[in-house]
Amino acid sequence: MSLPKDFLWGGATAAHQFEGGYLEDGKGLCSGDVVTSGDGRNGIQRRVTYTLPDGEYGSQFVFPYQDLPQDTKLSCHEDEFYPTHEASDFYHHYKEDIALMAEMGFKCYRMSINWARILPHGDDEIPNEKGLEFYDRVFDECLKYHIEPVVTLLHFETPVSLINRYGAWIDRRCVDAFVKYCEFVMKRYQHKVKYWMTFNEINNMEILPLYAGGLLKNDDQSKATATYHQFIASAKVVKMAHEINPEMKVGMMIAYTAAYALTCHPRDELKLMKDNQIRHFYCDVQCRGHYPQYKLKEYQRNGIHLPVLEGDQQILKEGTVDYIGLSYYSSSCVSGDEKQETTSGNMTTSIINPYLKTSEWGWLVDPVGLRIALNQLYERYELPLFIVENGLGAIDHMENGQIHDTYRIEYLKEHIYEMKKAIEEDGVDLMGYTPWGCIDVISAGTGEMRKRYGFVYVDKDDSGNGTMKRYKKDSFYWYQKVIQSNGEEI
Ligand code: P53
Repeated sequence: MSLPKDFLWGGATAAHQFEGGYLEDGKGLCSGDVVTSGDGRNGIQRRVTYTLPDGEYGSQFVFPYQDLPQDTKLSCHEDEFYPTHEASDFYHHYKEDIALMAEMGFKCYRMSINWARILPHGDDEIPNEKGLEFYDRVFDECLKYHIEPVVTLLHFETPVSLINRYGAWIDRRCVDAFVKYCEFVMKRYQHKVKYWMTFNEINNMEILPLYAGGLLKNDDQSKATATYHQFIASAKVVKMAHEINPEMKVGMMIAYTAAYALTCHPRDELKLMKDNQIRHFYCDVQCRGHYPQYKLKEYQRNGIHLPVLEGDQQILKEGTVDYIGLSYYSSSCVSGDEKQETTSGNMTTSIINPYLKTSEWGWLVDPVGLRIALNQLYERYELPLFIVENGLGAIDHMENGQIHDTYRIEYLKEHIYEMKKAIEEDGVDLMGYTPWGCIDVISAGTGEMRKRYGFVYVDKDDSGNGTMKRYKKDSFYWYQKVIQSNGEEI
């Protein structure tokens, strides 16, 4: 048994974590541009910076998030360091970087378009031609090497202007703006890009409402409203894409995890059921085209109202997605007993699982969990799946231009092994695999550079110093072989 011949091996990045050039060629600010650096080791959280009505600057943690003061405008402050402004400078290194991807044998490259590069204010009447040309150059470069671009339309990059003018996704006007932006890029790139995804990790609205929805508030009503608007926007975009070009496939994207009950105590199993519902809710709506009963009941209980307009039900029904993109980094463990010791994860804090190791950032490492996750999603929705993020954030040491990242190879090898089992033994329909941060990017969670995922090292440190030179790590050559053998040699 072997993997399908057209299996999409590749790697993934996001515009604001990779491109830099944050105001270049007419780009506007996006939410990712107003977040400072943090420190994952010392628990220093990233902050979002803003200006108060009286002109004073302020800042506040992105996680845990609180409502920002009234009439706040997000803005950059000259005394702060914003790691994404330069990031890995893909904006100027794209030729070299795509050549490196081609050398590894990539069949696809998952990236995002930065909305504010196309529409600097988010809802401009006329798109910024220079921004459009940049992505033309990127896609052309990919296609030159037969690398299929896989494009996320929104990856934590809501234009700041939309946030400041009307609170972004809390307002229905954001739906119209997003659909218009998607129309511009889908019409423009329809012959270059076949695979699209609407919202990166749409379930991040739960814990990172600034990233996911450009929200200035953290209350349940605001998040339910913003999520509702993203569902409507996603559904409209799926339908529109098929009208523009029936060849185009549009997926949703979820931060997924395998979750376990700590014990067989029914109290723990019930907690697990609820925990799974929190995640599946996002897939249920986008794959089935309507809200599930458990969520409607929860809203009713908590006095939450959805901003439903006439025709919305039809929109959701007609705009179900073509596939499910997921990120998978770790599993989590839940218990109905609150007194358990926890470790940090990428979505929630999890109870420590005595059977698993953790990464340097405390994330539980669980390759078998990936097989379980794939099976859970496939059984439930019977839609093609696409692992669009997976990987190990770790500190790399360079000696004489070499990086011996055996720990990363080990992590990826074990995950690929389980992924193959899911395909070959369990019959999961998997489109491809794009490990996260294939060339080092800025960490979304901490803003650090030293939390690296790449096969290619970018010479830059947490304070922004470095030559930006690219170096191939040991994992580069390893992954090249994996792709060459279509996963036979891992
Ligand atoms: P980093 C939080 C929660 C879930 C997923 O994460 C997250 C985050 C941000 O940490 O991010 C996803 O960089 C995301 C990427 C991100 C990647 O996971 O914190 O889609 O933008 O970089 C890894 O190690």
